[in-house]
Amino acid sequence: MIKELKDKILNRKAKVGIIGLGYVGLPLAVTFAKGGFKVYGIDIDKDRVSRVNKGVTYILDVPVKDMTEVTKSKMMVATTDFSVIKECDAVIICVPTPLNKTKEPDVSYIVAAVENIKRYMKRGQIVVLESTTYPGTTEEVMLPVLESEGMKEGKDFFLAFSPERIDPGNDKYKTENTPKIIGGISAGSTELAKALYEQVIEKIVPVSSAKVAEMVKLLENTFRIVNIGLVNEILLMCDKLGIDAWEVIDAAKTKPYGFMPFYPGPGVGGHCIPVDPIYLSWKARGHGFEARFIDLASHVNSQMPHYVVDKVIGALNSRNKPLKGSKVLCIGAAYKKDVKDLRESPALEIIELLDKKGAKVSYHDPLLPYLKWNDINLKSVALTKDAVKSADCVVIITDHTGLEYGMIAKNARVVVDTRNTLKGISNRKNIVRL
Ligand code: SAJ
Repeated sequence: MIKELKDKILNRKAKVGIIGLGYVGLPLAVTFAKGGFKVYGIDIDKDRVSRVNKGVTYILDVPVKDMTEVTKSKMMVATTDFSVIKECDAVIICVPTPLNKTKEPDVSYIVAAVENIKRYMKRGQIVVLESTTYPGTTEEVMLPVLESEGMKEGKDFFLAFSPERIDPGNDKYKTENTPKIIGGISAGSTELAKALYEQVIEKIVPVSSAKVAEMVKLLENTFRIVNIGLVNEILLMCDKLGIDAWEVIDAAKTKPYGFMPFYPGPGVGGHCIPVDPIYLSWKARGHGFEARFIDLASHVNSQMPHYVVDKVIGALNSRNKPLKGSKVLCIGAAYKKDVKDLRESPALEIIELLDKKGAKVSYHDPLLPYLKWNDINLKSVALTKDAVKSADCVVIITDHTGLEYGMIAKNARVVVDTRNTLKGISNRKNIVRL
């Protein structure tokens, strides 16, 4: 069985099904299709499916030319029909793993995907989970479902975990040149998953189990949330001590070893960094272990939107302006620069806090024309000199590349800069840095 599937993979006859055509699944589907594999992209969103089949990309990191190439050649077709799984030799799951209302892991999308696979699976397939999740999900949640009809993992089908490593907006590291971790339930699964991915990805890193692979990803993202939390706390300390934290970080990063710069900000967005480590702390708690670094970092990071609003209030007060009734123009709403993704964006909380305190809030984001969130319903305004001049306070929340920051610094009555975007022009009295 292993040899049969491996041969299909090596001569690129293997058909690849990808469940979930989001910021992970679509680039992966295009990568496999460009690599010569027939790809079935499966998504529950009809609109997404029809856009893919028309060669329209909705992910900034997937260029139009790639989409056109793989859809024109029919190497990649998208569908809402899970029965195409019957045609596939490999099925890769790239669905969301959010938190539910009580801030606990919600693996319902994984369960739905694996139930659909069970309905249509055939002997000899390999199933790979890419969605970031707690250690044990592949073995404890997916394996029982796939074996429930009597097939045996490692003999009749194969199952592995391979975490996605996508950095939206990163021009240097794409799917194909980012090393890929692979961990199978059985050794045969690791071997087959390695054979599959190494057809289209330059470096494969096999590990001894699916659990290890799941934990690798969580260490990566926990490393980030804890270090971002640390540097946000350093900022708060420096504020009390009257020290410029940004200067401190720039100087510290001259250390050629043993230091990696992270930067303070308005909060931590995206649906990975603020979410994934909570999957780990939840699992650890279930085993009687309190992951205090994660919980503390999450707490510090969640305070940052409030800290930004306090800075806005301070900036207005020093100009004898109450926040209530003041016009505040927010620059950037996406969770980080040069992406058009609002998920968990701190900008949403900042705008909501300002609005609730009576400010007249507007925003400009070249990548996000509308903001609809809770009671917020705003349209992005043009970033003109008048818009800047007429605001009582401008807040730079997301430092998208290419905006007219010089014009803002020159014309704003006061600007709160949460990303040190104006560091080159910090000699002006109207600039307040976090
Ligand atoms: N942030 C800071 N200070 C920093 C770095 C980030 O405040 O020094 C904020 C960002 O503004 C953003 C959030 O944290 O709101 C997350 O930033 P991020 O750069 O980690 O971006 P993501 O979530 O899009 O992508 C990350 C990947 N990023 C990097 O490795 C640089 C990577 O960790 C994962 O591949 C990806 O999450 C994922 O899907 O898990």
